[in-house]
Amino acid sequence: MTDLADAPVRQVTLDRPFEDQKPGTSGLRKSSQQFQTPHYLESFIEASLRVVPGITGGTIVVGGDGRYGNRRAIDVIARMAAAHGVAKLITTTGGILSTPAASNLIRSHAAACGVILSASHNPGGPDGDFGVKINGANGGPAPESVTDAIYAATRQLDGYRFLEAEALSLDSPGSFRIGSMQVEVLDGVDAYAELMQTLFDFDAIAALLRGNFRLAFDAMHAVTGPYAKRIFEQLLGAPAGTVRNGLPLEDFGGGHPDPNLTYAHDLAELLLQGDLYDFGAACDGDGDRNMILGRRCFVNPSDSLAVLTAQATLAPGYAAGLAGVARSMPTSAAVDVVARELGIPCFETPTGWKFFGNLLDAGRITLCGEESFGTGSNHIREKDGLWAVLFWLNILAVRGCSVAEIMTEHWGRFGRHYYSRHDYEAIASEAAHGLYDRVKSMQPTLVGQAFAGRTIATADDFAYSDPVDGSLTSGQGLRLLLDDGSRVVLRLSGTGTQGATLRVYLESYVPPSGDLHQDPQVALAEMITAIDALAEIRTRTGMERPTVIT
Ligand code: VG1
Ligand code: CO
Repeated sequence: MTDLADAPVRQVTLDRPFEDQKPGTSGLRKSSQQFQTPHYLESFIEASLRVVPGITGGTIVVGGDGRYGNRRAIDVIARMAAAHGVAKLITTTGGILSTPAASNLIRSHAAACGVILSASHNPGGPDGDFGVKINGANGGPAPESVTDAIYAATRQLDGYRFLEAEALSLDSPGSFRIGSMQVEVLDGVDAYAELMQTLFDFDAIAALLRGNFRLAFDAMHAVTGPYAKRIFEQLLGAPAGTVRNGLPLEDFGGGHPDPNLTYAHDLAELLLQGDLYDFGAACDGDGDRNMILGRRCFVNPSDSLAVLTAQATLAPGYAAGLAGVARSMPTSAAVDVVARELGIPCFETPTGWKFFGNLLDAGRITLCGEESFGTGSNHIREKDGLWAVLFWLNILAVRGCSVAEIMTEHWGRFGRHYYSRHDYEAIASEAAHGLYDRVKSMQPTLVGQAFAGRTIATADDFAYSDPVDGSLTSGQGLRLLLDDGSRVVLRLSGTGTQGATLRVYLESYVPPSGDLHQDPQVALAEMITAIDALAEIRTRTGMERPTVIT
């Protein structure tokens, strides 16, 4: 590709600013159609480039999960970055870059920020969703102070500037210039695969995979395909075909790239109903989530965090032990019990990875996770799907036992937190907010009332004071804490794009001496009925059952 060293700067004036560019739990996420509205993407990028520190003369990392709109967005961002005086823009072949790999590149290249193009687990394509996530210099999602400032800037924006340039050539690694900005196209997998080899015992995992242990990995036609093929099939020697749906497609093959029992149904059936495979895993659109399955055994993500914490020292990268752990508020307290036994601190944060950033930067935690299939560590500042899969494989390789045996052993030692999340997706916004506000207003009167055969001990709206910088975040979910340690949480999603999504989180603890092998829906049945009666979920949403049960 020719160097575009003398491309002219253009200025575009906006008639009026956009009003709807408030970032949610994980960046700005809207329909692909909305992002095609003239100046829409540009407005958010302009605001971000104005707000994020270190842009002029700095480095930025840009890439995405390959969904519809990815390539166009990279071109737009490159032209705008050049006009804003960015010195170097790092992107990847095909523009394919998973969220965890982006976090790693931001950190290793000391970039000022990253722009990750993904709506994560939301469907893609012209009729699907698109998203832009802004990450800071630590490699993690920008904190609220920054996303609030970006939002404020979008609401006052009068225009944006860019350098006129032709489309970037991303077919192979290389380097060229746009204006005075250097563009570097890297292989998006190399550095990430190297990082994984510093953390896990690849020899032990390779030996496991060369034996009669059978692995199935589902990339869901999303970003992890090339990463998983390199790591599992090339570096670790798993047979070709281990990685299913490994080609990233603009619409994820029409699927919903969310690794859970509903949307990764084929893989779930393979593992839960058949005996051909010992281990199954899937990642989401942008590669930061993971689902772990054993033969006839589903590992609840909250339990997965607890198991990794309990067994962490088996992996070389964590052999020295953990400084502490953290989980988001709706995640079950399974990890708390392990942390207590290990004598390490355990923090409870609001939903969203950005709240782990300060704790990781300050060295107060090593591992962290969310109930929504997100697990990660201090190796980067994002959750990391393939990292979690490798961690599990490392543990299984060292222990030489099955996933089901690990779970039985874990519950037998720490007790079991029966847990489930019920999602009611795409419900009318008024119904969702009506229901939520009603329960919120009832909260002061709920304490002391009977609920599912227990008594409500506390009813509040979760607020968090960051132990590192003291910043306060409120309104993070309605909690009903029961006198036996069980709890129900209600939250409205910050990542949906159609109507509203209500999430109901249910949790109940059984000690090692109790019944450890029930179906969670059965173990939680009384609480499920009680919260429906209290919040009038079925009548107000008009839905007989949740869209997704985890
Ligand atoms: C959901 C999950 C949350 C996660 C977020 C982003 O948010 O519940 O735990 O951090 O998605 O994940 P919400 O607001 O819809 O509940 V991802 O894979 O988009 O980066
Ligand atoms: Co994701």
